[in-house]
Amino acid sequence: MRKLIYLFAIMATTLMGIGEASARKLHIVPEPAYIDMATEGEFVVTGKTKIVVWDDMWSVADIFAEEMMEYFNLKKPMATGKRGTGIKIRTDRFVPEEGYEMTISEEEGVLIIGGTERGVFYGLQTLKQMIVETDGHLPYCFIADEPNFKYRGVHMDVCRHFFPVEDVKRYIDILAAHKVNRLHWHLTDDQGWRIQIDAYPELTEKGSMRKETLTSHGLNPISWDGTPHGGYYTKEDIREVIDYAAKRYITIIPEIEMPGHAQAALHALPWLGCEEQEVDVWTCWGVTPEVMCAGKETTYTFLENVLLEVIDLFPSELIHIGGDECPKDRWKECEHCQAKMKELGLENEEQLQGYLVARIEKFLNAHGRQMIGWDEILDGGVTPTATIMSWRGTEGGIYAAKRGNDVVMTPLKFCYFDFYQTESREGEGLLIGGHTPFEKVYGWNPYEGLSNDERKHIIGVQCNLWSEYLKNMEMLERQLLPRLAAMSEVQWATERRDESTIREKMEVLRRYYDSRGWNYAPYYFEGRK
Ligand code: TNX
Repeated sequence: MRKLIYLFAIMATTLMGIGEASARKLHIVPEPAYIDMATEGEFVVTGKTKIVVWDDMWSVADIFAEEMMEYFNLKKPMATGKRGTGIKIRTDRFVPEEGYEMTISEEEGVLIIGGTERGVFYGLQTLKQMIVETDGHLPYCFIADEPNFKYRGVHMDVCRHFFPVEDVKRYIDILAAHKVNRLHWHLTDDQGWRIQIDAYPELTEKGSMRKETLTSHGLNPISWDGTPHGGYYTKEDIREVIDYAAKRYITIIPEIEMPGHAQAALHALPWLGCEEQEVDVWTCWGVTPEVMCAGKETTYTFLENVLLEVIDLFPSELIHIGGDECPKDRWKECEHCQAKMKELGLENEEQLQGYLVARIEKFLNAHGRQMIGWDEILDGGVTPTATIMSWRGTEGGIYAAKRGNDVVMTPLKFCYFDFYQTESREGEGLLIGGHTPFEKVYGWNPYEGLSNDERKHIIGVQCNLWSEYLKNMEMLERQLLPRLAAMSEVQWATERRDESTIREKMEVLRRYYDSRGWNYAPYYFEGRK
C-alpha cells in the first residue's frame, strides 16, 4: 500500500510540475510519511476560505471550521458547503484507512483525500499546523501520510484527582491534534470511584469522595491538605464524552480496576472485602492491602453487573480490567479465598488472581468484548487471547508477544508522563518521581528485543499520566506537553524519526500550542533535561 502512495506521489509531482525540493520546508509533528515541496507557488487560506465537503463528512468539516475560528478571529465558524473552491475534502479507498493525501496546487487549492473520514480528519490536523506555521500562506506541495501503529494511546487518571467533563474534552482535543486514537480512561481506584453504576448507587454516593489528599511523598514529613476531594461522571456525562471523542476518532477504553486498587469500592460496599472490613476512601498514594475478596461469589456477581453497565455505555472492543498491584495478604487469611483455592485445586494466591482474571475475560468475550489488563495479569497464568499492557518494563510485553498475545507497550521508563522532565527538578514542583525528559521519549524504540515476527503483536504504544500530584488541568497539560509530541512521533512515525530535525520542528509546534492556548512545560525549549 505504501508503494502505491509513493507511486501516486511521483505521478502527482510530475503532473504539478514540481521540481527539486526547495529551501521551502514544512515542520509537521508527527512526521508525515512523504512530503514533496514545489519550488514556488502558494495557496492562501484565510477566514473566508470555504471548506468543500464531499461524502457528507460534515462533522469532520465542522470541527475544523470551528477550531479555526479563534485563529482567524471569526464570529462564526469558517464556511462549509458542497461545491466551490477552497479546502476540498473527500475519501478514496485507494488511500490507507487512517492515511491521507494532501495536494496544494493552483488547480486544486487544498485537496485532502482520506482513506476514510478518519484519514481526512488526520489530514486536517496536519493542515492546521501548516496554517499556523505559514500564517495561511500554504506552499504548493504534496503530502502522503499514514501511521505506523494502529493503537496510539494516551491514559488519563481521573481518580487521584477528578477532572470535570470540560477538562476531559480539552484533553481529547490535545490528543486529537497529535493523531492519538485511544483514550485509556482510568475510572476507578483506591482514592475514588468515578463512574455512575445504577446497580450500586453507593459506589458514587460514598466512593467518589475522600476526606482529604496526601500532599507529601508519605513519611517524614507526612502531610494532608484537610480538604475533601471528589466527583464522578453520570451516565449522561460519559455518553457526552464518548460522543465527543468519537467525532475526533478516539475510542475510549474504560478501566475498571480489579481485584486491587479498589479501596473506594470497598468503602462503599464493605461486603466486597474478605472480612467486610470498614475502610475509608483512601487518602494516601501507593498500594493498599485492602482488595476485593476473590473467594466469595458475590464479588464475581458484582464485577459482572458493573461490567454489563460499562459494556452498555462504551462501544470499545477492548475493556481494561486493571489487574495491577494486588497484594495477597488478605487472601492468605481469608476463609473464602482459601476455600475457593481448594475447590479449584490452586497452589497459591497468584493463581487465584489468574482464575479471577480468566473468568472475567470469559464473561467479556461472551458479551462480544476483548480484555486488556496491566502486565501483572501474566503472573497468574494468562489466556492466549488477552491483550497485555506492559508497564513495569518491556519484559512482560516481550514475553507476551512471544507467546502470541497482543501487546500495548507502555514501559514506565519512557511512557510515564507523571515523572519529572528534568534531572535537577528545579521549578517542577512536587511530582511522583522518575525522570523522563522529552529526548528519552523521542529516542525510545518500542520494538527492542523483538524479532520481526513478534513485532506484529505490538499493536501500539501509550503514555500514562497518573494524577497523584496533578491537581488541575494546567498541571496535567504541562506533564503531557510537549512530551506527547515525542510520543506521537513514536506512535505515528516510528521509522521516520530524525534527531537532527526534531528541535526545529518543536520550535514551530510550540507556536501551534500557543495558538490553541495549551499549557506546556518550558524545559525542553530551555535546553534542560
Ligand atoms: C503505578 S501503572 C501504578 C499506578 C500509579 C503509578 C504512579 C500501574 C498499573 N499502577 O497506580 O499511579 O504507578 O506512577
